[in-house]
Amino acid sequence: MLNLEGKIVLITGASSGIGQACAREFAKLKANLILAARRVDRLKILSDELEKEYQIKVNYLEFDVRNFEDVQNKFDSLDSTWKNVDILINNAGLAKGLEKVFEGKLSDWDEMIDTNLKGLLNVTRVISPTMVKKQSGHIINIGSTAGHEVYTYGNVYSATKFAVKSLTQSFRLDMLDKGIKVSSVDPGMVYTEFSKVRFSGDESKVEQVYKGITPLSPSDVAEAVVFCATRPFNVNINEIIVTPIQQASSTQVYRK
Ligand code: NDP
Ligand code: 8X3
Repeated sequence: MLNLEGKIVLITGASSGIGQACAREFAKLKANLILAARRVDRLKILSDELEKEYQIKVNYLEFDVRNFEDVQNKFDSLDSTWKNVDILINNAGLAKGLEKVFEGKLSDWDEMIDTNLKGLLNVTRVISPTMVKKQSGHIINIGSTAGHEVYTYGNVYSATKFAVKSLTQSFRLDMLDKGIKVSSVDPGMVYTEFSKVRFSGDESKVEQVYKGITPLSPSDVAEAVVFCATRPFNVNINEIIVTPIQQASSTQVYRK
């Protein structure tokens, strides 16, 4: 098992859900963290908490992954030691709406494509050159079961996660001779703010999503991410698909 003490882990979408849980799990292993998201107030609170609890160094960056210049400028503002990122967790992402294609909202499509696909590319483009230079690093993308199998109304969200799957595979080719690992962790249903965002805060719709099931917790997913990150130097975990016991596929869910 690799020792992550003192390694630098940059996590996008660290203000909530899976990203926040990843921050906690990596903090337990004494890694130093760069937390990124738009809601910087949340990052500051988490950063203070983790520094105190685990005696690690935590930095945070406020950026919108959709804006390449914003990501680049905020990253450039870091001291040189912080730029030496060892592990990048591309987690920021969202679903917006649940409509058939003939009723879909163009602004929802743009937001999902720009965040889940172009955002992941933007961040990787900014962070990966340093990894290439030092010939080591690990990129872990958070995909989804929706990137393996479509479901009714999931059209554009699924398309972005199929794209994440293809980018994970492509990055692995790009990095093959660079000493850089590339993995993806692809969860099924996880209880986070995901559905609240998808349904713009409509709590009755959020309740329906998780009715009769025990979904994954964010830490269930973060533990899989940490498993990828702590394998010995010669081992690359290509892909982990993780679902609740009551979910067999994107469409097959057993509700009690
Ligand atoms: P949350 O809504 O709880 O967290 C999403 C995170 O992404 C937030 O921290 C948010 O931060 C960040 N984010 C969203 N848009 C942007 C943006 N434009 N720029 C920067 N940060 C952004 O959801 P989850 O934790 O569930 O989602 C994390 C990942 O997991 C996503 O990629 C999602 O697709 C994936 N996933 C989720 C599943 C689930 O059932 N929950 C299942 C499978 C995959 P802020 O708003 O502060 O910027
Ligand atoms: C999130 C899981 O089933 O809502 O990626 O698409 S699902």
